Amino acid sequence: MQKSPLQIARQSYQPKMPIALVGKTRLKEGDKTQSVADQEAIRQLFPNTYGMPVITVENNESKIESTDAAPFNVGVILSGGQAPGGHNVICGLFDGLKRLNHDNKLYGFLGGPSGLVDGKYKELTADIIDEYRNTGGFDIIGSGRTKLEEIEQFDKGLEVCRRLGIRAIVIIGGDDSNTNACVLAEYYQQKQCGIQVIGCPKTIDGDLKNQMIETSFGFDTACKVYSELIGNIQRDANSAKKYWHFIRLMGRSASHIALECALQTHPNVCIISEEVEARQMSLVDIVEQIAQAVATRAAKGLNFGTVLVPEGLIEFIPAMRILIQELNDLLADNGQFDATRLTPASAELYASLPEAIAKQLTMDRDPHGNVQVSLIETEKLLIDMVSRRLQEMKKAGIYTGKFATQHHFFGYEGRCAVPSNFDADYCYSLGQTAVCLIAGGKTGYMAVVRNLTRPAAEWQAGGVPITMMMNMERRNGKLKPVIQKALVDLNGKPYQYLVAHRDEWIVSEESYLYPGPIQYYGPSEVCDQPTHTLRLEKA
Ligand code: FBP
Repeated sequence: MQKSPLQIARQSYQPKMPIALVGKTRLKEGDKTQSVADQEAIRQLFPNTYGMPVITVENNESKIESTDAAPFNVGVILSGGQAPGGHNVICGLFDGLKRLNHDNKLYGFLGGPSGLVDGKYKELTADIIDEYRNTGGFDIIGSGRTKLEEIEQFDKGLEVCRRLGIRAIVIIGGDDSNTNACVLAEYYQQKQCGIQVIGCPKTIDGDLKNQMIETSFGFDTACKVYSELIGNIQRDANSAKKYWHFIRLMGRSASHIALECALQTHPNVCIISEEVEARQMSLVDIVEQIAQAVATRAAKGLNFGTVLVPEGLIEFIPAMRILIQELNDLLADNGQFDATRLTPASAELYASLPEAIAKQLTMDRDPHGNVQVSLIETEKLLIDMVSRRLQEMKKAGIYTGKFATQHHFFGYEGRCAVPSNFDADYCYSLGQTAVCLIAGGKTGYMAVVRNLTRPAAEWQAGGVPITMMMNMERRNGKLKPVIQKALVDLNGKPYQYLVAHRDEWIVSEESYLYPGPIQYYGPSEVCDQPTHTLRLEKA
């Protein structure tokens, strides 16, 4: 197979690891835990996995080398959207298992969680693993969004695991997939069938984070890729001086990606959905904010600029949120959409939307009941509305510029990029940590690696009970236990940095930053460092 110079170089990259994971390890248990909210409800739903302690992996040089431990097999699942570094979690798992006992085997379930249920798998051997070291994508075994929630699925999975001699399943996924991991762990624990389930925090969206998880893997690389593209667009805008570029960025509900990209590139405008909600802004208010920025620049002769739009924006506009909730319930009810069943206020709003957007809002939900925000073209809606508002301002004599636009949506461009050194190292350590948790007999835990703004040698590995991160939320019209999503913290330093600088970014002619591509080799200063978000949060 032909390989690019980058592919060849990345194959020989050796991920950096925390000292605690090098050599022999032991698990240290901390205090018992509670869920972040709705403790009683979560305890009742997870009687066997609730309240377990947080775990730290420590060096244990006194331990006898564990190669004589009985061999065991592990199954791994990649779940949900791709995120750079997933292959390295699997490589870390493989190397960790082989270090424990050369006869340990790793099976990959194909095409996501459905691979477990349908018994579709492949054994991941050294030859296969070596081909995927430090590469982007999930193509080693594929991914999928099947939701594991039915007892029948769990029992089928159990049968498959028994057949393959699998003692533990590792689910690499986002908040929803890790919620499922916990439900599965609880069921297998209740049945005493000896199968452990461990989760790993994946998602480019950056919303799987909390006091125990500093960042999800993939966020770092994806933001660096989008920032490179935004920087290139800004250079183009500054050269041609004729377009306003509206750039929608993936990230589902939370605006972490938009915020991080703003910190890396200094666009003229960056909308933050969480702020829109907190300030109870309407669509008209958002349009006014952008139109004012366009007019301010036009007054200086600058008829060009950049606007970053988080893909989940529409769900955070209060009236829209109510409309979407009603639509979710109606669609969950019988899968049919009937506009006459909306409340009067929602019906009025629905009728006022451009036809394309209204249609996009009623499209199928994903298997977890989420609106597929990546399919809603908010950037086009905003261009249309801002353009109309500017015409009104022109008539009123308060705007005299030109407003030519381009629209972009960045998402898939970054999800399978070659992982940065940070993500490559972080993911490899997550895989190794998962092995430590399995070897220690743990289930219902998520593997975590912390202290990430320090050099990798000082990172801390451990496990967090998944129930600790849960609360009850309404999904598909019903209250369900789910891992609480982390939205942008409006009191946090990353957002405060944006607020402190954004007025200057509207007018300045020299504020754009051009991060350029990730430097995988050669001077690797930026590639090694984590995101601005994480560095500001930990400063
Ligand atoms: P996960 O939550 O599964 O990590 O997905 C991330 C994501 O890239 C979102 O940012 C985006 O809204 C969604 O996946 C797109 O889904 P799909 O891959 O099904 O088009």
